[in-house]
Amino acid sequence: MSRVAIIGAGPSGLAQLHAFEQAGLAGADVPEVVCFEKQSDWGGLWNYTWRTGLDEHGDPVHGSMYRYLWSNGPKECLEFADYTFDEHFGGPIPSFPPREVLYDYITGRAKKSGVRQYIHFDTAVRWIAYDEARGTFEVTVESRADKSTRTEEFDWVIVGTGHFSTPNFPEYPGFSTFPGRVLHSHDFRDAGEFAGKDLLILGNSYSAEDIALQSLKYGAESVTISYRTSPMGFGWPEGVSEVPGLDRVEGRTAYFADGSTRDVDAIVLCTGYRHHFPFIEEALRLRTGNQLYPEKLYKGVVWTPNPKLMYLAMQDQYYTFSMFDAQAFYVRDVILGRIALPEPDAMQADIASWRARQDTLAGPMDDIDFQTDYLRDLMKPTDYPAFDLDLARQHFATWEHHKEESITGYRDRSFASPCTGTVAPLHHTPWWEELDDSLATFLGSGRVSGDVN
Ligand code: FAD
Ligand code: NA7
Repeated sequence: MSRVAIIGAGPSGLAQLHAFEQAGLAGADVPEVVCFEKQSDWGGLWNYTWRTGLDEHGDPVHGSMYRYLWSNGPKECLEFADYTFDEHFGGPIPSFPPREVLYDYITGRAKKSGVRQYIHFDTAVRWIAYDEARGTFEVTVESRADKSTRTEEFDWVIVGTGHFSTPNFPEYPGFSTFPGRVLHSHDFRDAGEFAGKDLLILGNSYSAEDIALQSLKYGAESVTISYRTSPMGFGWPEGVSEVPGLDRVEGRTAYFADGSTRDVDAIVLCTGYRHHFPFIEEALRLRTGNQLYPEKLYKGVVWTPNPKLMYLAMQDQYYTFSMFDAQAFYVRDVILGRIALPEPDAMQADIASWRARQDTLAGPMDDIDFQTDYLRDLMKPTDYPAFDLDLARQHFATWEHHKEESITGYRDRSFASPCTGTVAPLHHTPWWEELDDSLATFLGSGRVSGDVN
């Protein structure tokens, strides 16, 4: 029997385990599947940790999520087609849940499909190499509790280790003498830390936008966002402003490209992340920036130089959980022999045509259409349940529009499920006024999660 290694039990690794489990339940002859997860529990980034820097075993902390993180897109755009929000929570819930609620949802499906039995927790993959002679991978893992290592042989390897954990950490003149904290968004945890402070944020993407807003929400005196290329341009609430690129810091004074200055108490670098796979030998290692169609990945998942190696969720992400599912079902069907991969030249031509289109994308709506078409293409050959992808695409367009209308109010909107048609109710408290992000408060008093233990 062939053996499959899945690295990581975050949303994408769990999607892969689920996909194999579904095939097994339907009677398919499924290979032996082993998942290695370096943390002590599943959920990946959604498994919140207070830790920063190094973890309890001396490895870099994986978690980049912070307290008070609420979904930044409508949940209807990430819904599992085969495990709906209605099924999990036993009824409709609002469109923008906080982190704990989405964690409950992801892990709820994993519990239902019983995949925990395949996961080796506290087990870090330290090295993956390909043995040409044997035609198999050697995967060296470390059991972090007792530091013992072992090497196992696998026919297929699926990497689902995420790409939002290793910070891109630029330096500007004056950082080393700045009297306050300089941190990356990877290490941001509790916005309350900046209450009463003047904050400088670098970046113009999701982290910059969200950390700026929630810092103000939890009491920051002011937030200045410095962009390198272009401003986000939202109608910011009083207290938030955007300025051009940072030139330098002298003492606590920040100097910007337009000659303006601000005195600040702390600096948060929302400057993105790096794809980082120190545990994969060079010939197998994906090298890419945060983009919609990375090089060398056929259908966004198959590593063309060695198509027995797969990468999940390595794209810049509008779609998330539903895209990981589509990828996982595709990868599973390649491994089960249900999908035959074309010759290397044909794979390369297919990648090239997607990447040529990627070069023409002119903004978020083009990006969304691109990723929607990618999902459609990926889902065609598998039995992943169909859902209304056109509606999901429309939701993203509406969501972008809502953000333009009100950056503090876009989470107070409701969407219809592309899987069930259920229309989400509005949350009982406007997001801007809701300081409690617990599952109990979100679901309303007396309501409990529909978790199916
Ligand atoms: P991850 O969630 O990163 O999980 C990877 C897993 O691999 C981890 O459990 C890790 O411990 C494990 N691992 C890593 N290296 C090894 C190793 N060597 N050996 C063994 N195990 C290993 N998405 C949304 O849909 N909505 C949001 O609101 C949203 N907010 C976000 C906010 C932040 C701050 C960030 C950083 C991301 C956000 N995302 C959001 C996107 C996020 O990328 C996905 O939702 C999702 O977590 C990706 O899943 P993944 O399994 O690919 O990666
Ligand atoms: P992103 O979306 O990859 O964005 C990275 C940002 O970092 C982007 O705005 C870049 O601006 C900016 N950047 C990079 N280097 C610099 C320097 N040197 N100075 C100023 N700005 C810089 O990462 P995020 O963390 O926002 O989002 C990642 C995920 O987390 C996402 O999926 C969300 O759901 C949550 P540029 O345009 O290149 O000038």
